[in-house]
Amino acid sequence: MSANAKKRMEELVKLLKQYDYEYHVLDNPTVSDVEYDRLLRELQDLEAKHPEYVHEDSPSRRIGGEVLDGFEKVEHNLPMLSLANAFDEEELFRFDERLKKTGKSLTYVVEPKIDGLAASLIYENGRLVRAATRGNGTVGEDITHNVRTIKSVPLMLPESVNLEVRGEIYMRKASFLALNEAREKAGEAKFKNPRNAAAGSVRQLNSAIAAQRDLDMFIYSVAERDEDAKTPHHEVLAFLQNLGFKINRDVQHVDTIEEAVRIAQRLEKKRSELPYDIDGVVVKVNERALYRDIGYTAKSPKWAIAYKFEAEEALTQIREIFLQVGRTGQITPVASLEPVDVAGSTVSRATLHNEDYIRGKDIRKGDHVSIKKAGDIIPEVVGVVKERRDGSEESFVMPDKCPKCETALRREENEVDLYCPNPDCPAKNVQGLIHFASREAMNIEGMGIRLCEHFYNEGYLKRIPDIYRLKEHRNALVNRAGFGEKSIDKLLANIEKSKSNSLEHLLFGLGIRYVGKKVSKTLAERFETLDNLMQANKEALLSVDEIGGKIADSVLQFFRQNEHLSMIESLKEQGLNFHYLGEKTTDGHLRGKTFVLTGKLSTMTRDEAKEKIEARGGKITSSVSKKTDYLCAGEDAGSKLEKAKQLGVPILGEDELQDMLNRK
Ligand code: 0OW
Repeated sequence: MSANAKKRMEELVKLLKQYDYEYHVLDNPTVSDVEYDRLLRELQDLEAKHPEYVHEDSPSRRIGGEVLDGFEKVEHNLPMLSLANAFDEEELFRFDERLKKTGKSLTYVVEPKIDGLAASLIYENGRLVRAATRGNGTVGEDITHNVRTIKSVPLMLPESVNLEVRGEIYMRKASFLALNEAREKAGEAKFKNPRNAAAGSVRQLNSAIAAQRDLDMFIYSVAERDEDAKTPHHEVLAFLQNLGFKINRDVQHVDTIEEAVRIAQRLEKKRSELPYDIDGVVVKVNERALYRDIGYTAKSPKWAIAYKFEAEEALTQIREIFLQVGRTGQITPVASLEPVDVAGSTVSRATLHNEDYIRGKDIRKGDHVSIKKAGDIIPEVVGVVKERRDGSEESFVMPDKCPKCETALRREENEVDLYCPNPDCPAKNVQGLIHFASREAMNIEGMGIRLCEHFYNEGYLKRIPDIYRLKEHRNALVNRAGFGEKSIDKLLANIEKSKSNSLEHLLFGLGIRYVGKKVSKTLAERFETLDNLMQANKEALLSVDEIGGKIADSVLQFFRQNEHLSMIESLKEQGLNFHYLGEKTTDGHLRGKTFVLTGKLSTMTRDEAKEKIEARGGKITSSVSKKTDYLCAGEDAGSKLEKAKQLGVPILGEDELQDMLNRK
């Protein structure tokens, strides 16, 4: 009997290992989960009866159960290095130029940069004997008991070789979302992102818990001393794949850095569709025989670089999809989300752009989604984690009536966007008030979305001039719930103060179509008073740089409409300033210079600094690149200062900026 049992157990181990490999490494299962589980149970029963025949690379060992009372520190035979960062394509080209200087002909391997945690696996005679975290690069922690539960990590190799491989342990987006859902139900704190969840999981003392976390691992290199490193990297990866290791399928061998950049751009677009997080690509020299000559810095190799993708992405769930009516009446579908931190702020709304976008990505209410916050533009839903669907999701049907005033929505010919045509639509008016009072326009502190909506619904505000009549209702407002006397008086003072804004703020606040902040400034500077602008004909408008036909027509049309003319008349009676007070462009001695501002300035606000630099012909951009002429760093300047130092961009303190502004 036991001979049969032993034979059957060998058969089962072989079979289950093959199924594990197909499912977890090739991502291409050939049996159902039910069949797999049945075989696994049969093996476990036999192992219970015949412990003497248990294979040490039996799949039953993936279930874990080993409980440590602490983590043992381990030293890496060869340091686990980190990667220098490239923030834009320019830096990738410089990386290539530096390498070309070696005079050696070389090619590149481009790999998705998996956003997980690095780990090392050591095999002796083909058997996994130790797994360790990277730690500080020389000393890590022994996590062998947990890594054994990662089903794509072979416990036994088909050849009895001695080698060390390195890779990234990660958690798939779908597993991360399921884990957080379960933790929320169990009243436990949710993990912030898949990387944290993976790191928290490999640091479990009880491997049975790690086994439930559905961790995975991509292998991306072999650890070998440079003097032994002869085989090109891409061939090493093929060799590792043949040994049964999981290699990322988007890894590519290319001849030039230009091809590498194209792959990076393609992967950045594809990122939200991938089942795991990547935060960039790693570009490595393929010819490992050159590694010693190319050399190292203290922390990282000079033959590899990480190209980081700009925008941060995060995972969350759509609670509701609703329509937002903009001040021009444009209808935008918006997703209200489970709040999530991304790029340093908590996001609970993200735009869905329009109906085509929703349909194109098949976004549904209840979906788990990837959202992106690039720079300071509003967050957007970029992809759906379809594996997380449970059938309860609801497809979105675009209503044909305005959600606020029930007017039938219209669409301009061959335009994608729908809009509400009703000039008295309350949503348009409220959005118009919010925009008028916003920081970039008339900058009326305290007059935010909530207050505008309140005062609109209560009838205190309908049109823009009503803002300057609020003081007539002071007592009524003070007695209203929610706004104390102090805050009302402060608000009324801020409203009065806004009357003396320079013309460009009023222009931008009026919400003339295609007249944004920059165009408002240009028009105010050129025409100096609102009356001059209102009298300008099309020719005068077109004579201004940056003003084309579309903007000119929009300005002419705006000042032809009676309700706008009467609005402006009332604002004039209420004593608003209609003159441009900004600094005339002086001798433009900063023309052609690009500045980036970072940190807190003490003698002026960022906006004032921006205004002064632009008034002298200078340009302001939001991120540092090789094209930046000066970085002006105030107090606690952040990553932009680091990057400027890396790129060798001249750095100005506030007083140096002042000197530069005052120089004629
Ligand atoms: N995260 C990755 C990745 C990769 C190593 C080899 C020498 C220096 C870096 O996908 N695909 N390839 C490497 O190559 N490193 C990666 O991640 C690094 C490891 C340590 C810090 C980064 O996470």
